[in-house]
Amino acid sequence: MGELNIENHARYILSVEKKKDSFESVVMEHLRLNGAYWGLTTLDIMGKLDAVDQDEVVSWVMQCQDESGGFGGNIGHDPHILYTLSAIQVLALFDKIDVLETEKVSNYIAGLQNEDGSFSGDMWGEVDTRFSYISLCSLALLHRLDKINVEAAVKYIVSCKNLDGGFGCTPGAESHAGQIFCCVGALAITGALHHIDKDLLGWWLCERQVITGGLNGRPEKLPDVCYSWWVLSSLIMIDRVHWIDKKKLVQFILDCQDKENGGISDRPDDAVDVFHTYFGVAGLSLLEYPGLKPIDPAYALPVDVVNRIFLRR
Ligand code: GRG
Repeated sequence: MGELNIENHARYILSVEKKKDSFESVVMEHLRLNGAYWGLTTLDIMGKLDAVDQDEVVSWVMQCQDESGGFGGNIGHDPHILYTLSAIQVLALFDKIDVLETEKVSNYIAGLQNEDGSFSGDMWGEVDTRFSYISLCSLALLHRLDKINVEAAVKYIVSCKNLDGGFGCTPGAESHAGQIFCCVGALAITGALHHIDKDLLGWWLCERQVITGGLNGRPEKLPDVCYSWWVLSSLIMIDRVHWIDKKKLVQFILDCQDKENGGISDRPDDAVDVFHTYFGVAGLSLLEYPGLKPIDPAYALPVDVVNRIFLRR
């Protein structure tokens, strides 16, 4: 079995940030804050966060904040809850959450909760269980869950549960591994995992493993390295991770590496990007691959970062 090429992956991530006019940088322009979270968390899990100028990053993150309290994907962009969580997570990596005006950020998030407990992503109103997870995760990291109606938030998530044990983006929507991560993560954060039929959901999730060892996001779809995060973290949270072949999944992720130039792709021999590099390395961390820091399956941050936030109180 090949090995994880930590040095090359770290060099690749740092190079994407420097080459501002490269294809990858340009297409990520509108979601640079998400990209910063993916890249920096990968570096931290690999023990390479020191290679980054943290003051520069923190100052840039704060420039992405809008007067509403929410964050945009880049400086001057409209705020959205998707980037607000990434901002909090990046600051958490550097132990800098205290630079935030907690009241302002948590008011922005709380203002997006709807009457039925669901959350909109921004002022335009799209509703999705991704936004429920993001709100609960963000407010938990800020110790401000008291700002919202948690009971209604949980009730809405449970209303998105399907007969196959999975969850979709709204009530009645098809089960999808990405949404399952969001719903299971949100229920884990709020101490409400008892709403899940663990055997039924565990069965659906472990059936996502295909013959090559990789995982797909729903039946009949191709495997993709990112599901090593969405599926595996969910299986861990419901205590059914032993239902998949871990060794074959490790092999699949390692086969998706660009061994020469660094980075990880969705499937072997495809082009690499920061998103798949993060979810590949994070998946390997969940699989306890040697030399990587453990990552928390609900908060999607290194365990030491999560402990620093919750044990300090
Ligand atoms: C902090 C880790 C973290 C997440 C924040 C944004 C978010 C919360 C979660 C996104 C969950 C999600 C929906 C992931 C799926 C991403 C993906 C690969 C979508 C592609 O879906 P399809 O249907 O692809 O186009 P398939 O794989 O089904 O062909």
